[in-house]
Amino acid sequence: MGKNALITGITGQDGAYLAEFLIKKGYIVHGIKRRSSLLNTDRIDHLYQDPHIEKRNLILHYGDLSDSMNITRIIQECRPDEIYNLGAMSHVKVSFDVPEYTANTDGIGTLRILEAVRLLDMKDHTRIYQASSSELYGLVREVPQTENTPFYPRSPYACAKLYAYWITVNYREAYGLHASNGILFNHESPIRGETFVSRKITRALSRIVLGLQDTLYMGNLSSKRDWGHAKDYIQAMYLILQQEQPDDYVIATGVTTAVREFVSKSFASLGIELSFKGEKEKETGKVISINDALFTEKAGRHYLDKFKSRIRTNPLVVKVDPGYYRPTEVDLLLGDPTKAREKLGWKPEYDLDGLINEMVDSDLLLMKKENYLRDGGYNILNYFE
Ligand code: NDP
Ligand code: GDR
Repeated sequence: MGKNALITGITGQDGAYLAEFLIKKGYIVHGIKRRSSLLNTDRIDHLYQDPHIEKRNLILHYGDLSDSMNITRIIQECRPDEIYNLGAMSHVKVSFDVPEYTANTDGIGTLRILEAVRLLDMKDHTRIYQASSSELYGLVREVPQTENTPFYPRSPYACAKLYAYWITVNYREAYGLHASNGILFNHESPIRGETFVSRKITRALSRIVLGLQDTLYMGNLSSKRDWGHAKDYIQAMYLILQQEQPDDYVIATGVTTAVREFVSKSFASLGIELSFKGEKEKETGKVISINDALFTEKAGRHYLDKFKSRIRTNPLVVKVDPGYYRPTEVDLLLGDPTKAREKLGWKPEYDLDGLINEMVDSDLLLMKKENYLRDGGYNILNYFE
């Protein structure tokens, strides 16, 4: 018989990719979704099955990581072989606005899962994956960061994840739970939340090229991240739980890139060359050349002349808005995935250019849809977050 998995955060980026991956492997996947006033299952709608079908491989339960009785009941009912705890208030900047909620969900939420497995006497049946984060390294103590690098969290999000990391280790050591941390560095995809920097850039670029937006307003352009593709990273989560012994692993590409360069590379993928000038909030990114052939191949000839004429009057497509700065920033993340490579046999398939190309292509398509709607007389809105 196939295995049972429970995914918290199944409606998020990683949860959606992981659910699809596990279903393909023959798992029955249970997922926790939150009640919301509008449907929030867009990312997994292609996996959704009518609840009236008898043998389903995707089953959703209403729940919330802040509700221990609910979490315990769901675990009791579906008796998962594997729990992937991906649910979290995952936006670092927003965690400064909702610190207590973040601590409750991202920190104590993890405790609720561990404690449920212990109380239900399921520790020999259920393996637990905890979604830990490179944000734990914060003000980094060494470069690159390994499993042994000391932590120095720099946000309420990272502080909550620090608790979750250590309580996972503690339950493993104290009670013998098969509980592991994946310390994942930033990973993105076409279904990344729209307010994380990568997706914000690829969406805005697509809108600028199609004439739906003039300027991309950014926060700190100098911070550096080790970016990978979510499709590669969810495979590491799975491999971590297939190990006989629970353990903690850094999952990263081993390459770090400045946010500014992510912007440049994204524009360059459509044949648009940018030049950055100025410092801090005075910094701007200006279009200095356009490769007509590449632009036409990617975006379509239809948009080229109009884009050129807009650029003639407003070539400054990137500006800084200090409103996006964080009270405390994480300046540099670079992971060393040696342990994951050697012990799990994990290696990412995507590089940054491959990731950016996929995201830009996907957002261009999405924004073209918006453009058709606008041309058809519909009102198109944008959220500048
Ligand atoms: P997303 O923000 O895309 O998804 C978060 C998920 O958690 C959503 O399904 C969300 O539900 C759910 N959620 C939020 N609050 C609660 C709650 N109180 N109870 C139950 N579920 C809740 O995150 P990602 O998919 O990008 O990340 C997955 C996990 O990995 C997170 O824990 C994140 O902190 C961590 N992580 C992510 C990294 C990355 O680069 N992506 C790197 C390292 C760690 P809803 O859809 O209703 O909002
Ligand atoms: P991060 O991701 O904070 O690393 O957390 P995010 O994409 O939000 O920021 C990355 C870097 O870009 C800088 N930045 C901006 N960020 C956003 N969101 N919006 C902007 O306009 C902007 N301008 C510059 C940020 O300051 C930062 O330095 C992500 C989340 O997925 C976490 O849940 C996860 O744990 C970590 O990655 C690893």
